[in-house]
Amino acid sequence: MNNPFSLEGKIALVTGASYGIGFAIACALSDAGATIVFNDIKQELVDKGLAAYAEKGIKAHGYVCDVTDEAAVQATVAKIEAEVGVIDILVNNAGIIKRIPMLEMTAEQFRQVIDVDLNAPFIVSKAVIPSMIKKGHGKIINICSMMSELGRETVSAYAAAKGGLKMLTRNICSEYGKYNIQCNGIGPGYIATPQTAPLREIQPDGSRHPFDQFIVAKTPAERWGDPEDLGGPAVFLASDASNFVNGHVLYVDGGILAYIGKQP
Ligand code: NAP
Ligand code: GCO
Repeated sequence: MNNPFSLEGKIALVTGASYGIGFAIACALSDAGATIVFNDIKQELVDKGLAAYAEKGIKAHGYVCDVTDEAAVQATVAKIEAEVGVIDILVNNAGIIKRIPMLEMTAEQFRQVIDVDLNAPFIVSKAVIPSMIKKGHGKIINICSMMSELGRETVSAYAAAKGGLKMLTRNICSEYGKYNIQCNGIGPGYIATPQTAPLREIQPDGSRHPFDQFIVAKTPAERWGDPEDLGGPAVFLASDASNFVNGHVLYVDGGILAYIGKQP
């Protein structure tokens, strides 16, 4: 009986994976046997990422590519297919956030977030699906968010993008499920990465950031997630073990979405 969680022989592209959640997911996919390909927006970050992967004994393939640039994405996917092989697993991880009250946010700032967090997963998915169809299988994992379900002050663009990404996930499932392509989402809770570092900064008086205290109180697990917490769920959604799971967003959030919160 084959191991349904094995990724032996599979090629995985994880976008924006020099560090953070993408890096942790790529490491987990590698541990399950996948060959890792990643991109970042700057060569210095790709180099740093390659060194970080090498430190873990992973011979990754790194490419400089801005995921919002459709021509660059198409060219990079063609290069990957020529140099590494056809992409079996795509993790649309690259993302940005701008925490600005909506009335103070410019339309350009709003568009920048939508561009990376929603348009780019569309662009990269469009670039890899044709070869997945030819190959007869494919896995797409979109990194969604609590903000695919909930809003909060200052993250209007990010929530709009991540809400849209949940529906793009369902639409790719609907349109390409017949080609044995499964498209699912992972919705991380609050994870300790550079993206959330401002929310965890120690205050001048040495106390924890109020938002840090808020999130820990709102999370049944009573802690922030680690990027490594996302590895197992990603392996599941990238593997044959999830071949009949499609259009689903798997929340990896310590229970925060299920919990009304502690009485103050
Ligand atoms: P992060 O630490 O800020 O890393 C984001 C990565 O995306 C970086 O490597 C960044 O590269 C890359 N990137 C940004 N714009 C790009 C572009 N145009 N082209 C290529 N790469 C680009 O973020 P993270 O916390 O690891 O989050 C990763 C994903 O998880 C994001 O989609 C985020 O929205 C989502 N998420 C995070 C959390 C959390 O609590 N941390 C929770 C839920 C969902 P540069 O350094 O060059 O910009
Ligand atoms: C914020 C955080 C969140 C997390 C994540 C939660 O400012 O609220 O950055 O948006 O990044 O998306 O799932």
